[in-house]
Amino acid sequence: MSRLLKWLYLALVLAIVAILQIGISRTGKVPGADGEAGYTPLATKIKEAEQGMKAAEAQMAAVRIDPEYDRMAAIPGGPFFMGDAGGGAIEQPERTIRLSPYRIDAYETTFAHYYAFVAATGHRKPRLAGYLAVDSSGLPFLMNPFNPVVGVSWDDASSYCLWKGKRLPTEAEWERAAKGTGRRAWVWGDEERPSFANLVGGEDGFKYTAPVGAVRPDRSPDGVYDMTGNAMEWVADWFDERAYAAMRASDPSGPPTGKERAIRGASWNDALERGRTVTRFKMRPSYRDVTIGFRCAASDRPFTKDALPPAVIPSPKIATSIFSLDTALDLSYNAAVFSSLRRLVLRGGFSNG
Ligand SMILES: [Ca+2]
Repeated sequence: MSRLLKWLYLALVLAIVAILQIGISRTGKVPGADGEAGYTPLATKIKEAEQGMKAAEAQMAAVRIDPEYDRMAAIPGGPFFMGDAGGGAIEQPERTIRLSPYRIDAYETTFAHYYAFVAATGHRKPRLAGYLAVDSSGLPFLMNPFNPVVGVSWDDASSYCLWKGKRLPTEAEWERAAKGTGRRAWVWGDEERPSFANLVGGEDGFKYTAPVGAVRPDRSPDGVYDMTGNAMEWVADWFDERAYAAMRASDPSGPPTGKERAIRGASWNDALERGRTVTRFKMRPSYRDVTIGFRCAASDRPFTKDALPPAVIPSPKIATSIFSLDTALDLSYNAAVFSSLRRLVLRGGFSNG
């Protein structure tokens, strides 16, 4: 290439960059000190969205909940394959896990259910406004009384289940209810069918969440709906990447402690790959999002204090160490050292029956 050609090429590139810059600065909405037209602060947007939600909330109190939405699927006791030998690292190893008989909600908990709980107990409402994934005009669609409730924390979900005389399902119970006793990538089998669940994209006909059970093919072998998509679901367990290797072989209830709770299934905002029967996700228990909901489970045995696994109670000294280490983990970029220290403290300080 001659020197002239090189200079011409450089000039062309600079010209394109300059044109793009000018274009962006002319069309971009950067708020000025006096507030440019068309710019609405986030706080105002949230306020507007919350006002728009009032009508949807009024609807909740008026609806009658069909008993079908409270139906639970009975899962017989016995072994099943937990994990996936060919899956990701946190989905391995595949193990044979045995569960006692239990029941699990055939549908995700709906807004109508949750608002009945709010009305009866004064519990806080779901947090919905102000998320990037949903604009204000989408909130009334999200808040259909029979769509899954979202915008609830792990504690909110757990409180609701206890109020209903139920509890959150364990990771093992959730996975068994999704895949049955065989091996299958999705609740319907191994074929990649994006239209078979309410996931991201328009194939299923829903932009946000759908009424629970509306996408009929998203049905597990035991008749449990929306285990692939619609809302992601909080489950009871603390999350640990190595939980599948460490858990006990019968009725496992997860690690004794942790920082994050496990979440199962994909949402209306996820791709099909995220909705596999073994897909595991985690989130801080206090987190609330428009993609995360839940369903409840119950044991066939009467739910008494004595039936619970032995309590895991740290000594005050250990609890203080864990608290300090958690604080350090929050602050530190190099968390590996604190994580291994934390494990050491836990190994010495906790008993798990
Ligand atoms: Ca779901």
